[in-house]
Amino acid sequence: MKILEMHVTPIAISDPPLLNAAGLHAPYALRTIVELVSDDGLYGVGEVPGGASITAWLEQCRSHLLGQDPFQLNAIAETLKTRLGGRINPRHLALVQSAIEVACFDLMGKAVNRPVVDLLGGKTRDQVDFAAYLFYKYEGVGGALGFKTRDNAQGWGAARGAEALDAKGIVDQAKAMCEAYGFKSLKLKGGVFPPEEEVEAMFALSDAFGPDTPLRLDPNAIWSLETSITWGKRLEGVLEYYEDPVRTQEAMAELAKNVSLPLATNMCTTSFADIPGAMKLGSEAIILSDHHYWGGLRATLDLGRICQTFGRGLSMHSNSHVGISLAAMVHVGAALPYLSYACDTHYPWQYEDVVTKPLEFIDGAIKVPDSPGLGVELDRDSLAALHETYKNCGLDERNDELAMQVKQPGWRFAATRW
Ligand code: GKR
Ligand code: MG
Repeated sequence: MKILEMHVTPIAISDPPLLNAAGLHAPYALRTIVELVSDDGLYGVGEVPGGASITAWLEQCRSHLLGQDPFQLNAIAETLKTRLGGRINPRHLALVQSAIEVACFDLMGKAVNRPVVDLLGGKTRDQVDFAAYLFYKYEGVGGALGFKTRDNAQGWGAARGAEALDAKGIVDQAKAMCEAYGFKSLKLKGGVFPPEEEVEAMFALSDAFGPDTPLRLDPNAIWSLETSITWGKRLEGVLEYYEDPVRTQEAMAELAKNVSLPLATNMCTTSFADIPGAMKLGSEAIILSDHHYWGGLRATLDLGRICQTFGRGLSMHSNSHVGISLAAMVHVGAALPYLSYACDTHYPWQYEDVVTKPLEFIDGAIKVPDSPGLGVELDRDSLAALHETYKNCGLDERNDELAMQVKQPGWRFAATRW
């Protein structure tokens, strides 16, 4: 089997005005879709966080991939590392490797008529649990509708557009999202309002959903160590885990000594190069893996083994994404022998996709598909339309600070705000 064609398509999907420590989600989120076509007429797809630079790096891979056998993942990874390694930064290299590896896995699965999970060692669970990902937000659904809510939206669709800027708004959002998707764990993206308001929202969620519902708060490292200790103590017994309240492994390690709460990260330990420091310092109890940033599905299994060896928990981080990433997360999540928590996903916030039949959440989980490859098919009309949106949307990289300045002129990101 040989790779005959490689197509790299940047897309822009409508994204609601969700708030975070870095600012605001722009009306569009960027993703890049990779399609590899083989000499036997099959195709495989991969998806990564998008934008002009990652798209350009992926374009540069084409000449190194054509003619390669998609089953030879080690050779492909080595070729890309050698050819791009000296020029590309490690973060971009991991994204490139991930997009191509996932597309190769999709191709391989289709070639041997088996789901990707079987190429990763087979299922250790039939379904992967996800958490409701709650955001403070302005009113609106993003995209061409900007800050306006879609007129005919009902149920979760209406809640997705509704403003949620206080504890009650967050509880309403959580109820609507859980009713639509059946999620059983809740994560609030914090770092937006003063800590007391966000902690109040966590208490409100705990009151509304009961003490047995796992809760997480993620201020994206915008709190000082002192603030994180003060509010962390208040949240003991309330949170399942406390996600990245402070920046750096050192600060997380110090925090861990002062609060009785498991700490989780997708910010201070984000690559294999960070693992020695994490283990030496004890910066977190749980690593939030992300196959896009850690270099692919096999790398995620490697990370799982490291977490298991060192007694760290493992879960999954996400960014705004479409159905290819969701499928990849489900396959690797089902293959991981040790996945201790419900995974993050932004997927409910999106209403556009490039796959014909996205995988479905039932009772907060997605069943790993049995069909060949990732189990999703490209919707070529949607892909073309979302590519047009990319060309016309005026964005070529994510910049939440700039998006926030549209709502609050002069707003600036601060590495530590409270
Ligand atoms: O979508 O606003 C967002 C999140 O803040 C995202 O960018 C983070 O990468 O979800 C992420 C996280 O857990 O830090
Ligand atoms: Mg996080």
